[in-house]
Amino acid sequence: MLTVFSNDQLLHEGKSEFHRGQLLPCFESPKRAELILAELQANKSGDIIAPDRFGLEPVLRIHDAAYVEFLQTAFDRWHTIHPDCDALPHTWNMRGARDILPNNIYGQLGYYSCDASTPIMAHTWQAAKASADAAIMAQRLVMQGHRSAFALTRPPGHHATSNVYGGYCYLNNAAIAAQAFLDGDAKQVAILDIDYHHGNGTQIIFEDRNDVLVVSIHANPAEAYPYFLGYADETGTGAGKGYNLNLPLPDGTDWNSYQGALETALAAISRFTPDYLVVSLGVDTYAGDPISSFKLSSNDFSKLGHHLGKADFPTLILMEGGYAVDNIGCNVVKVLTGFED
Ligand code: SP5
Ligand code: ZN
Repeated sequence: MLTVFSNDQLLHEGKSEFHRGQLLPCFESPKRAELILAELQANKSGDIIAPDRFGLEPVLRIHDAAYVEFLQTAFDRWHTIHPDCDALPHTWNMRGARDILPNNIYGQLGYYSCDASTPIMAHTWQAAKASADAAIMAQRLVMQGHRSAFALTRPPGHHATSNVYGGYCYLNNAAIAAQAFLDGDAKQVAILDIDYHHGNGTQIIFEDRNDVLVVSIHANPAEAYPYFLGYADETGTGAGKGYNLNLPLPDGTDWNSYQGALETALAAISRFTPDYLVVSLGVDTYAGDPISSFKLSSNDFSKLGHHLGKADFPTLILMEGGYAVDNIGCNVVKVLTGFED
């Protein structure tokens, strides 16, 4: 399978994230992408190409202009006050308070974010934009007739909404790609999110629409990040009623129970008859993942890929999470190879 990746995506390198009362080295590191690339090359998985630069237009189909401008300028504003560290928020809105954008940089960081594990550093915008460009490039290739393509999107995207970053995500690459299909020749697009964490950003972006079916298999949010969305009773709103499907699974889920959820998800997607399928792939469902609790083995990722391929849609696969750096490359290659088998 063809892979799209830009070296600019390596430029985002957060120093630390706030994790259980401590500042720890970021789990979401450039090393993740380097190890996936190395394993793709070692397995002769297909050509790796750099994306074109697509400008802001496809990004602004999903994200608010003021949010994009904030991402482009936040670090410089922070850096004049704090030359030695990344920007992290520490104060958020509260229920009942006003939806108002303060002027102050600390206030704005809180306004535009949902957690303190997602730093903004000097090159965050450049890397996030390059990651979105990789998604758009792969989207173009699939629309032009490739049966599938892989966008090695890092930093990831599925926790970002139109105007909130968090969960290591700044621009919602899957949403941008799905919208790009619709702005091309598609009438309907399905997104299947198989990251360990619920794709809250993707759900919020599309929950009131019926042209994008969003299906997510993830850890029960009552117990796992992002906590405040991803429950089974969220089926879409307004015109989007019936076009959101959440399949939360308990701690310790292994392939035996995962496979049933995957079949349910793919059956719902087949009934929707999408023109294209976008897969938000996270390999943080792996047993060895440092921040997750599912128990998939490396071989299970081959089976997972095979199920995705058998579904037989023109498919864009893009990268979300996966933090067991020793195995991340192997697990991604198994999904892509399984897809083609
Ligand atoms: C794209 C993506 O996978 N983002 C995930 C963001 C998760 N950030 C918060 C992690 C909380 C980790 N909980 C630790 C559980 C240790 N067993
Ligand atoms: Zn995840």
